[in-house]
Amino acid sequence: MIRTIATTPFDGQKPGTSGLRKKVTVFSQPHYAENFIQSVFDALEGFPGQTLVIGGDGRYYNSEVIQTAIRMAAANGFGRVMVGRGGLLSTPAASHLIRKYRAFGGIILSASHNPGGPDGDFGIKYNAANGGPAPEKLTDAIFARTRSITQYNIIDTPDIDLSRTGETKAGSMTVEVIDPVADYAGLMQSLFDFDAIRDLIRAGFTMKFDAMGAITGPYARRILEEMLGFPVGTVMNGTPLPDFGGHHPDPNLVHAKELVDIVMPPGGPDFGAASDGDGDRNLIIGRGMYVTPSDSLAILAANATLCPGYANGLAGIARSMPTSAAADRVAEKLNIACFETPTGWKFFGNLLDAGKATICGEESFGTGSSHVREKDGLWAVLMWLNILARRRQGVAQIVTAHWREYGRNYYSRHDYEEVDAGAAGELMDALRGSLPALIGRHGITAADDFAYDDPVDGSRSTGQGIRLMFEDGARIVYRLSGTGTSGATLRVYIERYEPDASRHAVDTQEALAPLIALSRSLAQIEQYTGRAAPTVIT
Ligand code: G16
Repeated sequence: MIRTIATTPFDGQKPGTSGLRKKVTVFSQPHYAENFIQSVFDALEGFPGQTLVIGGDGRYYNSEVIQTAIRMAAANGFGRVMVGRGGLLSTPAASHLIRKYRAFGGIILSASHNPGGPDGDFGIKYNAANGGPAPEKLTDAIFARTRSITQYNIIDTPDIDLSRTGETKAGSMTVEVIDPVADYAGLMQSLFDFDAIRDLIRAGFTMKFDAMGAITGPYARRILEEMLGFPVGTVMNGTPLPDFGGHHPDPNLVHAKELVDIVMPPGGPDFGAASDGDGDRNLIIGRGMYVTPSDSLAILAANATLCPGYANGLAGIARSMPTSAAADRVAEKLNIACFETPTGWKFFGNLLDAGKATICGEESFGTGSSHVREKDGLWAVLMWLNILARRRQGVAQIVTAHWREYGRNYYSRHDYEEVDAGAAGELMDALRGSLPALIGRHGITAADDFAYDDPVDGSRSTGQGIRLMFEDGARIVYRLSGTGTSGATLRVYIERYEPDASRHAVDTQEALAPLIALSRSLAQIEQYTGRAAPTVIT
């Protein structure tokens, strides 16, 4: 029944910022997914008889690879897999299941916010027993295995019916098909004041949630509409579709335009939110007010004790290096630690496991806490709702009051997408080479290539982004994306602190204009990439 299939390595199966992401056309080559899954298993030890959680965001090719992953888990000796009905699980829900049921780990099929469909992207990532993305040590071992693999194990069995909850067998392994939403919804109920949110709704509060045709539809419908009582229709684009209904499920102002156009104008709902392909990202907007992810992290941290799950306060706050320093000011005031990590949620895992940080966030629309080991889109939305319900103020009021108290970190990210990978590498090399000479010019007081020493396990990660620090606290950061699937994406992060409340109402791009111009000229972006302007500004 177990078949051992001979195979040869594929080039380029190196996990990026979050797992292996490639075009569907690459993933659907014979043996491609199998090689990677076997390499994951080969890099692990001690799992025979243990439980593996499997689920995906429902994108094109999800249903094929789910079956493959189940067959291979059985052939490699897992005792049980827990799989979401329909093969569906959001990334944070998978993280929660791994933790709650003490699974050995989990396989999540997703390319997150990248587009789906036959010409879109697919991805596979492995999460460890703490529910978090595999640490670098493990992803390095997986990659090494992909380069030497000669065979994989798989059982011969018809497709497992994933349409109904209940138990069945694949070979000698038990397959438990579960409701993908129930455990997660229970966790949210334990963290937030649902009664206060219900009162807010009864008082006439309105919202729109855009699931962007992706995984959060069923979660948002259950929690927002069925449990909290928002009217049916509050959740838009709520059915997960293989091509996300043509949406690019990246919850930012560009791709969530449909939502932005509904919420921003006068007369729109009080609150708007969106999540991405696999449910770990969030976009927060109020009428006339876009909340940057960096500000959102700071505001959630500052108001956390209004939520039952965080009533005892926070142990610390962690943010990725390119995320603005708004959260640092909150940590300072609360007299708690603030950690600066490289980009990638995996770097928060040790801090959360060690109890050093409670809330974490990234500029890339990710916020989360110690409740799971992934960022969590709906968690952020519910935390905002809890805070709105307790403060009884609008989003814009809360944000401007926060700026008055802490000062405002004007912040923007400029992406130059799908540029030539060679040119992008040369740009970064040249910039790195020019660093020592830049210090002392243009008000730059320090410049480096960010390196991180993990305070828990002592591991060191280098080459995590070039930072230019200015005398007035402003920063420009350059790094190449680790999640793209074609060419390279150059990300430029620009930040300036403004303590004076009378200057808080300036348009962000205008407030940052001199720094933006400098970011382009210093790195010679147009000369290297041929691009005079970014493709996406958030
Ligand atoms: C992934 C990681 C995040 C990271 C983001 C941006 O997000 O999980 O921690 O911040 O990529 O990566 P990059 O700037 O390298 O493209 P997701 O939502 O794609 O899983």
